[in-house]
Formats: sequence, structure tokens, C-alpha cells
Amino acid sequence: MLHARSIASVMAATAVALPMMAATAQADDWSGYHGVEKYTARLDPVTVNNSDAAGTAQVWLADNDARIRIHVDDVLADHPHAQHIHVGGRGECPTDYDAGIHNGQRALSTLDGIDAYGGVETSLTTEGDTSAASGLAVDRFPTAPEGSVSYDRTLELSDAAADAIRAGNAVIVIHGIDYDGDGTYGDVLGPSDLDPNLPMEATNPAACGPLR
Ligand SMILES: [Cu+2]
Repeated sequence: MLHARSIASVMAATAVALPMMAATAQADDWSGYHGVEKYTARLDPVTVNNSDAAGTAQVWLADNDARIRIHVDDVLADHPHAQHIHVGGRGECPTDYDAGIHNGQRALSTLDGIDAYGGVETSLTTEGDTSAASGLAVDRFPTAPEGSVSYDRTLELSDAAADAIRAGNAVIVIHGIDYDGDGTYGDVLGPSDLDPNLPMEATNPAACGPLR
């Protein structure tokens, strides 16, 4: 069944399987298959958070199976960077006008941007669960050695995530900033509005891009 296959095997099998579909008894296995779609996002820095982080994301999608590649440079090195597919907003990245005042500083928290990009639907963890429940699983996100994140994982998306990608309503957000440039996640912005046990620097958006 398609769901049991990795996207790599789907892609490898496509060239030989598609011409035979209509003529073989296995056609039912592929009845929902309409080819591997590709979506990309240009990840731009959330400058109001004093972030220079920028990069690209690529998503190959077949039914709900997705291979997701992300490369981002200029994030705080050696610190975990939560990264998600957000859905249910306007399918856009927030602007500086969406920023709030946090501990007396003008910055864009994750909740400040939620009308633009929506809530967390998929947590792009390095291993294990990828649901929204892992949104702040800081021990399972990339830690950006030398300030870069290189991520490549094949996973099964929820219907909501896959539908949003196809509808142009999915946004990739990379979190974790160094607002005051002190080389760590500190208290300059106060506690996170997602989890008061984390500093806001650890969860504010660093880079953002809509998948198209
Ligand atoms: Cu997020």
C-alpha cells in the first residue's frame, strides 16, 4: 500500500508503475496516486527579532507521505531550533507590524504571528513523534552546529497538514533567536508565551516562509 512505502520508493517506482497501472491487477494500490508534488518555501529572516536566519525548505508530497528538506543559515549555533509546519492562518509570514512589546522590547513572539501563519500542525523533529504535541520537544530538534540547520526527514503528515500544503495555507517556521546577541537563549524578552519555563528567545520565530 502506498502509505507503507517510503517516498523514496514511491518516487523510484513511479517511472515503471504508472504506465502499467491501468493494465494490472495492482491498479487499486495506486488508485489514490496522482504523482509526487513538490513545494518550496524561501525562508526569510524575522528581522524584528534581530534575526538574519535565512534558507530554503523543500517538500515532496505523495498522498500524506512527505520528504522534507530544510536548510537554514545564520541561526544561533548549538541551541535547539524548534521548526514546524503551521496551518490555519492566512498562509503568510507575519510582518514587523505584528510584533508586540515583550519585557520592554519590540519583538515578534510565536503568538504575535499566529494570525498570519496559524498554529503548529507538524513538528519537524529529528526523530519520533511529529505531531503538534512535540511542538516544544527541545531535545528532538536540530541544534544548528556552526549556526546552520540541515534537515532531511521522511514522515507521514496529518490530513490537515497535507491539505494545507496543497491549499497554499502551510507555512514553515524556524524558531529560536538571539535577540541581544549574547550567544544564548536568555531572559531579555522574558518568558516564552508558549511555555513560561522557556525563555522567549528560545521560541520566537527566526525565519519563516510559506510553502508554494
Ligand atoms: Cu512553529
